[in-house]
Amino acid sequence: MNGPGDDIVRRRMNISSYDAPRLSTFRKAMTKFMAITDNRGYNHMAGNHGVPDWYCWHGQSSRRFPFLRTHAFLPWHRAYLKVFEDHLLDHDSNISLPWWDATSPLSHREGIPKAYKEPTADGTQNPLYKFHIPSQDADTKRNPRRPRQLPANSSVKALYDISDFGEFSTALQEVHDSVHVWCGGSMSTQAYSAYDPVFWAHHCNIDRIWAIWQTKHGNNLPEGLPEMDLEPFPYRVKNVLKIYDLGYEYAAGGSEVKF
Ligand SMILES: [Cu+2]
Repeated sequence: MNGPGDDIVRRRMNISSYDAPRLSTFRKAMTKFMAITDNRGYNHMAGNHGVPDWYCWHGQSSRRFPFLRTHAFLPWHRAYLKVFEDHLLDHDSNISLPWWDATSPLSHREGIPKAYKEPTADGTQNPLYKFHIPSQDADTKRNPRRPRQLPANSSVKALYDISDFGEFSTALQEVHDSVHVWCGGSMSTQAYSAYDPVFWAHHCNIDRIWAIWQTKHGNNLPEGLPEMDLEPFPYRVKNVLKIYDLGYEYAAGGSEVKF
């Protein structure tokens, strides 16, 4: 977790605001990350979610934490993104995870961001277009619906009026689910969604929405939740509540929400 650049706060940006050099730098790092076959590589990280590790609870209940687990959706994915980003940074310490706002006017015109849709880029395979899953010997697949069928921006704006964390988390998860379903293919399954490169941009946006919500409503979490381990990551819920402490922040401007 320690490396050069840890003393700076990394700024995550909207993928649609990336200029050509920034996009090309991000793609190069992703290509290298995807080539790593040990537990520091993309394939291993993607495998934490569904096949083969199944750590993501995605709202399912368990005997030990029937209530709390459903509330770990946001903190678990925040830890997941953070560890993923740390491993990605091994390949270029000047980058950060981009987010995809599926509710933006642009997304309602073009659907999946152009940066993720082009099969080739810079004269080579575009690492954001698909990933070859070694255990399946198959590429990730998408089957997106019409851009206009993505969730409306108003569905996200309404979330900022919810003051209860659990209610907010459940409502945000529903908006999040609808984007997974909209993408179709690998993204629509818990087993394989994290192998699709667009998963990380989608989840980055979900994390951003939570961060914006936190600035308004703080961290009034259900009892017991702050102490919960976010396995397999080296964090408890209480360790991921402040994104600034995790070393990143979200650029403004991609957000259409103003307070
Ligand atoms: Cu998800």
